[in-house]
Amino acid sequence: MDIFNKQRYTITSALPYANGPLHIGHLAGAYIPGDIFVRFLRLNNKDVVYVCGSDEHGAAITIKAKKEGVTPQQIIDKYNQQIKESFEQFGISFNIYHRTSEPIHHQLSQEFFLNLYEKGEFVERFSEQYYDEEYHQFLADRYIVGTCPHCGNEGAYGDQCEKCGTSLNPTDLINPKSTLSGKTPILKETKHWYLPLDKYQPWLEQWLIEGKKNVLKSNVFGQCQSWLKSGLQPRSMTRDLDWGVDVPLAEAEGKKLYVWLDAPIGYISATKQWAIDEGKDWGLYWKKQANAENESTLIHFIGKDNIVFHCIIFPAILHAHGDYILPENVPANEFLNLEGDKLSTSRNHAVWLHEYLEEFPGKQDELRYMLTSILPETSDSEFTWKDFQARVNNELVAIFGNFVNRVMVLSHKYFDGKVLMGSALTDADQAVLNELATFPDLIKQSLSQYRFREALAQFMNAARLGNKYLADEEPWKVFKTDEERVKTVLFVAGQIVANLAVLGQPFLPFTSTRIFEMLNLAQRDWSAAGNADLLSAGHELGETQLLFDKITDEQVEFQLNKLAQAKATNALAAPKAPQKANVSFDDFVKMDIRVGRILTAEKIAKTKKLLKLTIDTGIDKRTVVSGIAEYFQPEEIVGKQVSILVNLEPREIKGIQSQGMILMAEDADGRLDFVNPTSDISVGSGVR
Ligand code: B3M
Ligand code: ZN
Repeated sequence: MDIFNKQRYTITSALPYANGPLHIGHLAGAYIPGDIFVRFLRLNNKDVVYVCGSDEHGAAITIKAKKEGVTPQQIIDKYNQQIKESFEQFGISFNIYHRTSEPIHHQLSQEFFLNLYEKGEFVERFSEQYYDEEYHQFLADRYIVGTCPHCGNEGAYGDQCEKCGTSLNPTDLINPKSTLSGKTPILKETKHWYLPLDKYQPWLEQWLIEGKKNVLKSNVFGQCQSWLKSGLQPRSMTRDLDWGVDVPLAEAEGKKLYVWLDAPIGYISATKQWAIDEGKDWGLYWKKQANAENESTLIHFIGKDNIVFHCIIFPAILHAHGDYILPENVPANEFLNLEGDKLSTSRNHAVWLHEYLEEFPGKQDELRYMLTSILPETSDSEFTWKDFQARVNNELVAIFGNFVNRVMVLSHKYFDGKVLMGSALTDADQAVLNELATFPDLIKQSLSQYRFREALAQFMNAARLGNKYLADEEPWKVFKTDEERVKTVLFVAGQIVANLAVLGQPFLPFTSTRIFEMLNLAQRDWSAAGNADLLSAGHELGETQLLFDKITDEQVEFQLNKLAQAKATNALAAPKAPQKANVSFDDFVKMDIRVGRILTAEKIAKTKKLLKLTIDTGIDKRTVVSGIAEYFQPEEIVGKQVSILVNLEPREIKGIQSQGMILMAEDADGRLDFVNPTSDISVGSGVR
């Protein structure tokens, strides 16, 4: 299906938890792609509603409130306001930014629950759930941490392991601990209402696996496939919590709806509110229609940690309800990293949008450009400040901005800002205009496949075309001898500028608006793109404005320092493990630790963490398997001296006999480094 053939679209971007400010990872995950897509649809005069809002329920909110010592209401009010402003400032063009704490949302969520309840869709179960005896509270989802049974991550939550992405139930966790008291919880009986995902499995296999094999992006499809392969389990849609939407049943007093039941319904309630405000019919955007042609096309923009909820759980809910359309696509992005490390709110390793806006006022499009260039569309990607500087200076300033500026300045200098047609178009002019006409379709093609990076690159190619045209024609030289020719060159160049204003609208909306202003031209829709007559002869241009300026080395330094400071503060604040029980000197000297040297290192196939090392211990050369592959490349550690415990019982790991253990230092984030001599001491030396 050609995604742009439809008339009506319902586009959503994930509802951010109102428990903290937004950073660049949020923008790159769900909002920049959603906004580009929506702007493109609107430029093509489609009937679009783009909805979002704050997710104000769930343990994400209550845990934050507890941490800050305020009420959940204070938390959501504070962050909802801040988040909403950041989105506005960056031009994320929602039709409505709503809140799940609004009564209209509570009501619709309860209606959904009752609809499924009355149809007998839920399975009622008494089960033993974890309970914190000190806090007299059941422990849902994020209130409980433990070791992930799939990947061994020790910080997995009761509902999901963020390391491997697996969705979990609290009782799956190994060695569970309450996040309230830090103690091991007890099991206590409680009643809950489960969505029988196992029952919908055959339908999901049909709809998702067979139906969307060639529709979903491969990173999304792969995740769905592996969930279905491992077999879906019933999932509780209610929780023992005191914050959220009340379960609308008398016998469920004190229970709330599961946040992942109510949050996606937030897309619908937001649309409802928008329809009330605008005098529209919300059902057109969400409900099945008698004539399927009239149905809206639903697309969810999200980050990869939300795939299971948007591809499996929410569709199952919509399917069970029966009146609603299902998503056409869920173009989820992977994660964005920052300066070689995961973005992290708790470690303050982030570029916060509200801080960026203060430090780079008026440079929203620069960040939009940067993030679009590096969107983690198919795999994780990386933001660095050096790269930001390079892209702004070498691309936006040197190519795009420079081209537009030269056309404006020369037109004012030679012809008083008038667009004039001089001598007839040459073959070279015609070739450039022909090429210009190809860009709208190239961009559309890329966008239709959710390839935003590629679409932006096409846009920049159009700017390059203009830049090269001016460099080739050199109107500043020709003017002395052939004024008529210069009129034509600037006429052609002016058409390219006008096209850049049209084509740039989805990506760089603020810049496009300014170019339209400079050109003294009304904004034009996509049908204008590719045309060579956007500026007519005799048209008067407006004043020249500078579009972009350079990012300085000082600005980059400042940002890098800020990140380094956060890291230092964080290291000081990190909780240190308490001292272990004493050991005797005799016990200590039983350990034979020596200085060794790494002779060879290679990755062990099908593992993420393991390297196979050969170590010269001074007494022999032996094989050691070491879990350091995530931090060290084999080639960079060969030749390094290490400390090795040589008399550790040999162990078989992945079929390899490991004879000893390399000593490593590990910080609170799990980062590893070698414990090695600072000078080259002879191999085999004892360590005591
Ligand atoms: N608030 C989770 C998140 O921010 C969640 C998204 C809801 S989308 C319906 O990752
Ligand atoms: Zn895991």
